[in-house]
Amino acid sequence: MFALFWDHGIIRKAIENEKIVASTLNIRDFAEDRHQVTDDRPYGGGSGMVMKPEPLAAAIRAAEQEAPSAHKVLLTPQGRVFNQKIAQELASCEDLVLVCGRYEGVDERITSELIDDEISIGDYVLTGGELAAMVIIDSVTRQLPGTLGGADAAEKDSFADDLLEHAHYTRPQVFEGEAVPDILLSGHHEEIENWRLESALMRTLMKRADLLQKKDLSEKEIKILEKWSQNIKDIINSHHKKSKADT
Ligand code: 4FV
Repeated sequence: MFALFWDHGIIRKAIENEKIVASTLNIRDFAEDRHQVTDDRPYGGGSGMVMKPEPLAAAIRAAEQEAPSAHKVLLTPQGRVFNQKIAQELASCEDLVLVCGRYEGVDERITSELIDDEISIGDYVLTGGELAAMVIIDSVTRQLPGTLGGADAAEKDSFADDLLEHAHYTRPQVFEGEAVPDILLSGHHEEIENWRLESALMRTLMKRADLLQKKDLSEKEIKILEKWSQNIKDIINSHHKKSKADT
């Protein structure tokens, strides 16, 4: 699964430009028995299989050989739920070892003895941790300076300042009868920045008001929200006036 992942897009360029050095260790290669078994039945009975501690511990220790100061993460639904802030945190780590489970999960002694951090990419169950590891590698790699086109591209990310991104437009100027907002064609950079801030605030208010609840709003953002709330109050007041007039 990773062979293809390493060989595409931003990730491949980051490897070519040595922004990241990436490798995979196959846990089965660390199983010493003839059939290289990496899973077994759960103690206490029940369905499914559990990943055996021995091959997994050997694989993690081999990874530590390559990266002694690595931050060791187990991908699991038990983990703290991944977000942009954790992506920025992991991007400041020297090295990362991402442990991808399969079956019902890994023997608990691996987590207690060898894992620094448990991370989940969301409250749903996958067949393996690999896709979760790829999500983390992708979002962390693009945080690294110079991996994205524009120098400041990552700073302008969604969630970078707890706001969803503003609306984006490109050519053609009119698509199926819908035109690009004139302000974006005006060349007035400050006005364009104001429009983009209002667009980001409105989209966040409409789609993820929870983000605004926990955000430290700037003076400028407060002013915009106050303007909107005043507009809404005016609409409600004029409505009440009208309905009174009608009665
Ligand atoms: C998962 C998640 C996840 C659990 C059992 C793999 C599966 C199987 N990992 N975020 N959600 N893992 O569902 O990270 O071994």
